[in-house]
Amino acid sequence: MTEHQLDKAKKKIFEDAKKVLEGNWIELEDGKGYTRPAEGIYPLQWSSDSSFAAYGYSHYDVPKAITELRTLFDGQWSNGFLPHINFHRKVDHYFPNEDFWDSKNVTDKSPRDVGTSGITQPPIVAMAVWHIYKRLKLEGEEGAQAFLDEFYPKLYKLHKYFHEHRDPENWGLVTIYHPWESGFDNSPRWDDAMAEIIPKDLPEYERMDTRYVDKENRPTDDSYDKYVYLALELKKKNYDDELIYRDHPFRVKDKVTSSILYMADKRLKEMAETAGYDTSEIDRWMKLFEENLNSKLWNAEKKSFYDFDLNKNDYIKVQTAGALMPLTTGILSKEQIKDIVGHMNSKDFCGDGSCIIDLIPSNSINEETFDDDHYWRGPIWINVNWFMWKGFKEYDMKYSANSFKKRILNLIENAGFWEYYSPITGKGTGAKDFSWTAALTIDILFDDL
Ligand code: 2M8
Repeated sequence: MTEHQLDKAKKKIFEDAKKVLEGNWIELEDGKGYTRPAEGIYPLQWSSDSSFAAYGYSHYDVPKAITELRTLFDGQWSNGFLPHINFHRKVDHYFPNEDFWDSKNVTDKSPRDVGTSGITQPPIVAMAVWHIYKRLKLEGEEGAQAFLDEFYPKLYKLHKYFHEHRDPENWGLVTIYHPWESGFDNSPRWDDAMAEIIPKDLPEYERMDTRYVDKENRPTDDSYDKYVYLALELKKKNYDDELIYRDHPFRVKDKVTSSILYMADKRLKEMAETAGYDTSEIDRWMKLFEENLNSKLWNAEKKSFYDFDLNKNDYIKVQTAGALMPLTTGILSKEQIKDIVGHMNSKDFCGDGSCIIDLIPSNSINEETFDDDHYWRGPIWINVNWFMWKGFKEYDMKYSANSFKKRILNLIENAGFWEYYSPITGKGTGAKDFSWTAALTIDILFDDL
């Protein structure tokens, strides 16, 4: 679809979404630049957010999408690790800041010219690269191939990092060391694993997030102490995966990051095939995931996916939107798809018409922890629902995909581009003019590749 084929209402949504992205664009030197997630609270370059932004730009400004990802990979470490934040510029209103992570002094693997964090995020970026490649291909073979030649080696290194350093058990599933690595930062999924952590030797620090968003909607001070403590533990071990794995207080197999890595591996494989590279290693990674997703994380009785706490050697049984995310992989059986759709259509996930907004909330409304406007503990996030839309497309389930599309666009048209929305009141909350909400809306509007 092209811009001219959008009807009047959709064109208006597109124009508004573009304004959000343009307002959040940060121009750097040397032709680089990135999209901050939002003004104030999120001023830096986040890995997931950047990949989502690139999806948005790919529909109307491909060079900008490429610049976004080029700037993102400026933060990649020599072992392939892609940090969750790049500090391309000095800001005094975000914590944990560049000095806190101190990547340039703590490890020789990190880049010398840009400070980064020491944790990662789900590797959505290969999905974005493949999407941009397909757009470029419409314009001509040469540019598309040059683009892949530039990005494939970086992506391959990143995926190899995940498979070789974040899966010591060889399950084909990703181990995370910090709730922030999941992107579902404050989710009740992490409550049990976090409960027994006792922060020691914490420095004095000042939270900045609560300057911009109502404190009630953000993580508690107690949670923040634990976030800071976990980050310091990682730093103490020089961000060295082998040392960290031995005795880190938070080690969890995350079904969401694992599912996203699988989706991204699929795209990496398509890139390798296009370029004529050997795919046997990627095939092996994918096979391992296919063999273990169900045997390790599927609970047949509850018909749901769990995370696995490696420290407790036990499942994390809470029902959140994370339980639905493996749908995106495209490899679930017909029976499992029915089970997941059953959850979606139940009261748990507002599928019975009992909420004002009929999109997937981040937490089941029947969980004790549900809170409709508390960050990752109840609100609707557009990225989660975008993944559901994509998931249905993977199975060619057009009716369900279209239904998500309509409901997402409806919400945006009525409420604008917020970080998240209460399923109970329909109100947008968190950060206003939030980039990934705008970018993924654009992707849904065009719905072509
Ligand atoms: C949120 O996380 C950051 C920490 O990384 C924060 O609260 O300061 C999460 O929603 C995360 O998924 C997202 O990438 C980030 C920026 O939008 O904000």
